[in-house]
Order: sequence, then structure tokens, then C-alpha cells
Amino acid sequence: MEWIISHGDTDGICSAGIALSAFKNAKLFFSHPIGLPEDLKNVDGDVIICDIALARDVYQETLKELRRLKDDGREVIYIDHHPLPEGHDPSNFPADMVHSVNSCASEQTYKKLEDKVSPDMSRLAIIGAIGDYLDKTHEIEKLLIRWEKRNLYFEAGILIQAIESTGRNYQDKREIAYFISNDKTPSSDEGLVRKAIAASIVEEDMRKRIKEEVVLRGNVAYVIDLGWSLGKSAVYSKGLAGALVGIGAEHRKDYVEMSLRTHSDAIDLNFLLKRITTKMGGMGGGHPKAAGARIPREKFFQFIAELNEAIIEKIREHNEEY
Ligand SMILES: [Mn+2]
Repeated sequence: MEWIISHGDTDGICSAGIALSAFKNAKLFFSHPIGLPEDLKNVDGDVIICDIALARDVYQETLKELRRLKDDGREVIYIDHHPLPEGHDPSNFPADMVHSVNSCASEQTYKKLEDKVSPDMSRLAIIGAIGDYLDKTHEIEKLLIRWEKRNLYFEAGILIQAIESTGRNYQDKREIAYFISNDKTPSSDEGLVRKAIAASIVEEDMRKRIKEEVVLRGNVAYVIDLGWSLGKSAVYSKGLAGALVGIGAEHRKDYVEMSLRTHSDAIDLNFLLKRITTKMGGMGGGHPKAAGARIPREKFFQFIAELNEAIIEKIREHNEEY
């Protein structure tokens, strides 16, 4: 394997760490769903792609690049856990695809490469799973038998908090991936520990600020323009306001960028956001319980209202099922 392309969050970096430990000389790059076809244009060898959703908007372009590599006789492995776009045809997909929406990319990458890496790499599968809230799977429970769970959660905490502070610094992310791919613990790197602690101090300040500033509208709680992690803002908004859905939002140019979170099994954010945002001239999607969206800035309050309506409808349907 000559190339590894992965997502820049904890699950993506842990997947990359596992892949790097199997393919020591591979070049590692970070990408995201919309940028993937463009980034694939630089690839001229065997490639493994981890934790990057197949986005509907660039599906054909992505397929075209994967097919080019396949036609050149390259090995292409695609490992992901995001819901697949409508019309996706597995039999016509030009890659060896590993896909499940129930387990994170790190878990699936570890299972795929298990015979090429040390069993110690299962630690990264578990940390990646914690990073994506997907550590309650049967496989992760099984992998945990090898470890001391509480210490592993401590290590996961350091890595997750340190990665949080890297933002879009891809060089930092790459260094972290190489470091953990050598079976090193996050706590053994002073720089990572320092970053993690600094991020946690900021997080506690932000948690208190969100408690003050969170706005509750029906079943939806949001904060806007805090200048902090949108994902974590969404989690705290939801938790502190006791809402079903939390949103961390910020204005960017002429649109509002958002992260959304829910704990409810009745709500599929990926599905709802695709429907609501498209007709507003925006876009959205992700996982059922964790997703992102972007809408024109003047539509924000309309968006909150429509999301509330959709949530009420889903809860009613869900209750009728029982
Ligand atoms: Mn993931």
C-alpha cells in the first residue's frame, strides 16, 4: 500500500495509525467527503481510504477517480461507516469495500488488517471507537478483554482532546498518526498531554458559557458563534438544555455552518438533514446521531422550526411502533 487517505478526526487518525503500522512506507493524507475526488487525483499507487463518507454531491467524480486507479491495476481499499448515498451500487463500486454503519472506521480497519499488524494495534481500534461514540459494539467489547479498560479510556481522553486542539493543522495530525502507529501511548508524549490539558481547561470554560448562552426552541437547543468546536457545542447544548437535539452553529460568509447531535433512537439526523437542507438551498448529512449541515444564513430560524416539526413527527411515528 503506497497511499493512505483518512479523515482528520480521532476515528480517522486511529484508522490511519493502524494502516500505517501495516504499511510503514505509505504516504498519509487527510481528506473529507467533498474534497476526496480532487485529492484522489494526486494518487498514483495502491491506496487505502478510511472514514470518509461517499458524498452524494461528488459521488460520480469519486467513482471516476477510483475507477482510474482500478484500471491502472492498483489495489483500492475503501473502509467507511457513514450511510451510503442513495443509488450506491456495491456490485459496480471500483474498490474492495469494507462498510458497516454500526462500527467505526478504526474497528473495521483493524479487522481488515488484523493479520498484518500487532495485536497491540487493537488499542487504536478501541480509541477510535471511543472517539466516534461507537465503543459498545460486540467487536470492541471483545478487543477490550486484552486491555485495562480504565487506563485505555484515560489514553483515549488524552488523544481525543489533543486532536481536538489540532483544528485543521494536517501536519500535526500526521505526526500524531505516525506516533501512535509505532505503538506509543498518547500519555508518553509530553506535547500531546499538554495540548490535551489545555483543551480540557478551555472545554470547562466553554461548558459554563454554553450553560448561560444556550437557546432552547422546542426540542432543539443551540449555541451560535462561540468560536469553539461545533461538535462539542452541540453535545453540551443538548445536555445542558435537556433537549433531544443539540446544535453548535457559526456564521461563515453567507451561510451558517452547524454540527448536530442527538441521543434519540427515534431521530435519524442524516435522513432529516438531507431532506430539510436541500430544499433550503443548503446541504447536510452524516450519521443518524451525529451530523453536519450548512444553510443560507437568513434561513437559520426557519431551519430550527422545520427541524422541530420533523422531530415531533418522528417521535410520534416511533411511539406508534411500540
Ligand atoms: Mn468515523
